[in-house]
Amino acid sequence: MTIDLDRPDNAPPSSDSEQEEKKPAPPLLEAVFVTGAAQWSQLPTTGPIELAFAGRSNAGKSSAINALARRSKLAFASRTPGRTQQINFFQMRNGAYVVDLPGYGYAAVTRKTKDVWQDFLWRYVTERQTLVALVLVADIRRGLTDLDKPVLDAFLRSGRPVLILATKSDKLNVQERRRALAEMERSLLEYDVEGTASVTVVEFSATAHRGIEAADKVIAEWIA
Ligand SMILES: Nc1nc2c(ncn2[C@@H]2O[C@H](COP(=O)(O)OP(=O)(O)OP(=O)(O)O)[C@@H](O)[C@H]2O)c(=O)[nH]1
Ligand SMILES: [Mg+2]
Repeated sequence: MTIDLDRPDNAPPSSDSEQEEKKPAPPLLEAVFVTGAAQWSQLPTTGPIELAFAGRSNAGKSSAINALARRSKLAFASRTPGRTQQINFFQMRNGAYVVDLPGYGYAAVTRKTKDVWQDFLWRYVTERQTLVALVLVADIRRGLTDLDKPVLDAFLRSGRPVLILATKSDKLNVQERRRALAEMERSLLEYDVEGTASVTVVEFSATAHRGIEAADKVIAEWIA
């Protein structure tokens, strides 16, 4: 397994205007909503490859999708946790799907609803054949939690790549961000996964527009 930490703070400033002109368009630019699924039978038939945004409830998945699409309301983001209540499919320019998953760990639903729902999510993440890569959105202040770890573990063991967006980094100062990223890196080293799986960590903020181009680059490579 390879671990790649991309810290925007350490990146050299890009001021070369010629380089700016050659930048490819962001992969999620012009993405459009296709359909939503609340149960397995409603999932679109497998065809195009998919990449999914997973993470705890309220972590910032829908906001990250909006930021990467350079749109304010493509995916529905909200202050109310548990807002995304179905698996939403968007289609990128090149035909691949971006999938906005409901968060896990949302406390205010009954145990039974939670179990049924978590089973659906788990099945989607582990069994969906066209799912080629995962974006794991984690609040940088909480790091990788016990709810994220099984998803990350299952995914990496299957040999598929993961991009971790350490989001809401606007809530921390530089020093706190460094500490949080170092801690995240330490917990990633616990994964003793052999083979080709790779995990990239990007310090991210949807509100402060941080880490967006670094995330674009990883996603563009996945769908190339
Ligand atoms: N400060 C800050 N707030 C953010 C950021 N990203 C998301 N938020 C806020 O966090 C809350 C949840 O954002 P969502 O994008 O709806 O989170 P989600 O993971 O899609 O939530 P569920 O669909 O309910 O699981 C909203 O109030 C957002 O405005 C960020 O980078 N910085
Ligand atoms: Mg959401």
